[in-house]
Amino acid sequence: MALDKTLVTLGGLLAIAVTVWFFWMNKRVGVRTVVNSSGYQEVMVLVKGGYTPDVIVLEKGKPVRLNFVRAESSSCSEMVIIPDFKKSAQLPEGQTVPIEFLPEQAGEFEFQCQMGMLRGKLIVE
Ligand SMILES: [Cu+2]
Repeated sequence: MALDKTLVTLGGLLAIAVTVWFFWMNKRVGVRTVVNSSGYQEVMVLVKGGYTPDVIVLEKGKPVRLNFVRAESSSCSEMVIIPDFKKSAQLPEGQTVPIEFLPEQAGEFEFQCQMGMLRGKLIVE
């Protein structure tokens, strides 16, 4: 009886640990881009109830191309804005919309919908 309870408690703690790791550690790390043949750091961002991935790690000094694909008709996500790079774009449903810029400084920069409800982060290293 006592052993059963201990096992259940340990199982519960393990499940919490895994959940914390998955949602917190994973998020902090973010997604790294792949440098394509023309030297761009390119990444696809799915726009559907949010941005996936929502944390993107970039290398300083190399041009970036974020390809936004909006897979919903909710008006909330019809525009994406990257204020620090003075970029914005309309995102017609189902189309791939590239946004290009050059990250010249390290730091963390946000991108968001026009209302600031959907948010993502660019980490330049
Ligand atoms: Cu919005």
